[in-house]
Amino acid sequence: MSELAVENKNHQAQINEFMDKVRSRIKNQPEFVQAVLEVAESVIPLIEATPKYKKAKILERMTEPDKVFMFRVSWVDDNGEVQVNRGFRIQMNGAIGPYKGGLRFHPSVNLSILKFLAFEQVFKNALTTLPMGGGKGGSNFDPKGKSDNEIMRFCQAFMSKLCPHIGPQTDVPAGDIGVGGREIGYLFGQYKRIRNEFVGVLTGKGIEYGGSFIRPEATGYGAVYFADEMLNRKNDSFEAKTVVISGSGNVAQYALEKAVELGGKVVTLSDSGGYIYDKDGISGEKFEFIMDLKNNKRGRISEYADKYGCEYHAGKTPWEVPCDIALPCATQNELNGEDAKTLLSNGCYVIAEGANMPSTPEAVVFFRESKILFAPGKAANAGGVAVSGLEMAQNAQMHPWTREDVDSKLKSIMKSIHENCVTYGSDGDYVDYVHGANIAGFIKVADAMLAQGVV
Ligand code: NDP
Ligand code: 2IT
Repeated sequence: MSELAVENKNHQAQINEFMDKVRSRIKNQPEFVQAVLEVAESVIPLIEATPKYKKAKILERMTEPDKVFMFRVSWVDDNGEVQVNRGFRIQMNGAIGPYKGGLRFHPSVNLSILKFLAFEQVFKNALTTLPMGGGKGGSNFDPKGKSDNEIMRFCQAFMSKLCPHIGPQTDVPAGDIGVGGREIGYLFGQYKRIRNEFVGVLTGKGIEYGGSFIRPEATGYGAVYFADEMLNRKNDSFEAKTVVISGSGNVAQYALEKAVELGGKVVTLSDSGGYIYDKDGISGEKFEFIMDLKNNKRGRISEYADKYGCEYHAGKTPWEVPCDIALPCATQNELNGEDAKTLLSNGCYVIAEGANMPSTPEAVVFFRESKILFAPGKAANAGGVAVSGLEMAQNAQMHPWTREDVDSKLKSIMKSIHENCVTYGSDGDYVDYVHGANIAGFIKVADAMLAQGVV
């Protein structure tokens, strides 16, 4: 049994007691409970050994959002019909900087999903080395099949309600599932119209109006930089490796591009309809096709299989495809315990989460017990919010940096996150990146909370 497993076993009673209290305060928030439990298992042994954290009830305070806003979003569709959606913003923890985190537009959005995302964001942002607190928001609005004008009207209605609660020193939203450059543009335009201020209140902006180079690429590139750091530590690399990626949106696209650039062969992509398996690898013109299909035409991944004649597996995830490296880049709980076993039995030994919490608890336990290279989302996908932080810095100083500048800063941030995980997660030669990321993120936020008193 590893030192960590022994510590958790010794502290099981405290972990259970803490989780019972969390559960008793909320109803039906399974994703939030899942995210909290993973962190609690890492940090409760530390808290028990550190009276100042225990006395100040740091973890109890971290698991209760600073503020939650919920609001109606009414808008009119192209047929003249009134539509009603629900909007949210969770301001989870502001101890180390303004609240920062994305907006998700997806029919599945609810309080549990946004609270888990906001909770993860607190630790992730702490790891970036930049001064950003954690937040998340969004709506159960479904962008699929909507016209450009409908997207604009929805974004304007959403921002009209969100506007009083955010600001460049208060809370700075960005993109997530269903929110990309187009949506950020409409949201920014509406904020400016209402407040009469041109400020860095959102990140992921277009390059013409205050956006940063490399922000679109940052999450996917960052996840691959992180996986590369893990491999390099083992004198290994992406060269000639077979890579399986899920999703085909922002994160998946740029993870693919960077993995190919580092010498990997990416053989799968997916969307909610199923996955494509291109044994020859997806790159060059095929990659351009994906970018156009997903970002301009907003089509389905099956159209790639129609065009290039490769395999398409409807209703399935790509984890059954043999690979060396897997990069889950679609959504939460998309990779379960069975998938984890299949991946490893087919030879996979590196997993870096581009998505937030894509692996179920059973899958995470299996990866950690198998001692493969496993990077949790809060470490591996932190490149996106890190470059958002760099966008805020450029906005504040009214001076944009070059592509090369931002990319090299992103690389060095991912390197430092990796080092931090190694510092706190080493168990002999094995690095438990889950534990390392949780402890490193926790200590930074906890110490800031202690310094600021009971607020
Ligand atoms: P996009 O909206 O650009 O793409 C999402 C992709 O995931 C699409 O291919 C989508 O397929 C698929 N997907 C979404 N929901 C489901 C579902 N329930 N089942 C199966 N497939 C699904 O989002 P991003 O690429 O930005 O985000 C992907 C993940 O990365 C999310 O977990 C997000 O939280 C995380 N992330 C994003 C960051 C960013 O900067 N954008 C930063 C850090 C993490 P379909 O089109 O069919 O719905
Ligand atoms: O999950 C995430 O880190 C994001 N969606 C990006 C957040 C941000 O503020 O850039």
